[in-house]
Amino acid sequence: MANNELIEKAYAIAKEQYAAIGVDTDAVLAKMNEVVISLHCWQTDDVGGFETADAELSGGGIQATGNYPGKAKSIADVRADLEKVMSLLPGKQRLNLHAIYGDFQGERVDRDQIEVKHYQSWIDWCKKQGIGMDFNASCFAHPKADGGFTLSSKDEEIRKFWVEHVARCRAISAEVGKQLGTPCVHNTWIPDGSKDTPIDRNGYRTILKKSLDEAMAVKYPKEYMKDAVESKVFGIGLESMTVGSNEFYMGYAMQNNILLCLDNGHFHPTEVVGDKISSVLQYIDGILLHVTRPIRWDSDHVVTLNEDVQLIASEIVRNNFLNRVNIGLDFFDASINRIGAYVVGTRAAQKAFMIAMLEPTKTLIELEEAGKNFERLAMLEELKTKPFAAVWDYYCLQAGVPVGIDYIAEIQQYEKDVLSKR
Ligand code: RNT
Ligand code: ZN
Repeated sequence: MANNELIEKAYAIAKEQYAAIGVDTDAVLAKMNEVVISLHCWQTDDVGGFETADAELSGGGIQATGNYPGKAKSIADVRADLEKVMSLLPGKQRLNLHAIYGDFQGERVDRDQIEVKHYQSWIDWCKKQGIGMDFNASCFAHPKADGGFTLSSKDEEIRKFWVEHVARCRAISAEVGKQLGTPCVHNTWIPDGSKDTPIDRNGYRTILKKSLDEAMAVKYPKEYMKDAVESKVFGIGLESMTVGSNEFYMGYAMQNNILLCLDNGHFHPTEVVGDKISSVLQYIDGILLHVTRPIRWDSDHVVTLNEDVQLIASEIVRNNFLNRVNIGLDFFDASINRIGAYVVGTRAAQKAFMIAMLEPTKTLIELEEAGKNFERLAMLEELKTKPFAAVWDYYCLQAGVPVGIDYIAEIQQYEKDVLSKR
């Protein structure tokens, strides 16, 4: 078990070291409260949802791999798991729910039939937890998505079905935000695309634009809900074209001033999302992030503290963009303890933000503007080995959550007591 006195001592020393370079660690601890991460419900059960008893992720080129025991089998399981996760995380979180996780009470409710009542118990749960809630249309894992096209389908019946689904999800989101008193971000991602070289790229994109216009025809107050659209470069089985490409949605978001969702697994491997933030925020009010870890492709590995995530966090903090950025996570690893996946991944994202805040940005900009590029490089290198961990540990201690590796034992215990019995 971590030794509190040691943690406090280490923090005091770290505080002095950071003060020497002009960084106020107490202010950083306070500012960390502004980093609110939306916990994606779908890591609990490998994106299955509860439309049917044995629902499984299929279609759309997203894949959860692995069959580690203990996956959530009911809404009660998901809630218990998320409560456990939140008890192991410092700071505040939100819930990010997919439509397929509705509380359908054994009834078969198709996606074009969902209503607020199917999500009321989730809203109530969030209220009880004192957290906000975000929402997502589920345009995959459905017979009407099997043809490879949903909102961009040339089959009018299929297209209308998905337009209705998204429209309903937006209405539900508005009600969520109204009841919880914090805007609900509604994200639209569709898998639509083509395995082999298509001819009518333009035709599908024209249809998608029309469908989005129809699904978003009803406008809701921004205090209740905000729309986001998420692009992708390719999906498994959809390698040659994605209808909702980056250019497509960037244009759509800018034209309609809605949020652009940037998922850092959805770009070519050498592109970095951190570099995109200050570009798109010149033109739109805000963005949604899907923080993830792509390994060779959009593999949705658990987030770790890597350079990719660090640049995202640094760009947000350096430019005071926290109030314009909604932070969501998007990973689903079925090969390890799923609670552990959440805690490691969320803590990694939080750490990236804290490291970003522990930077003497003003000094670095001064060096940059003076053309002192060796000095800038040296400072950046030195910052990497400053006693960040002492500040992080103290943050966890203050928040009353396990410090350092102590959460591992707690998760092992939960696995023994709860997960292994499922
Ligand atoms: C898929 C997108 C999308 C999904 C979730 C489940 O490639 O990233 O965000 O992962 O909506
Ligand atoms: Zn995503």
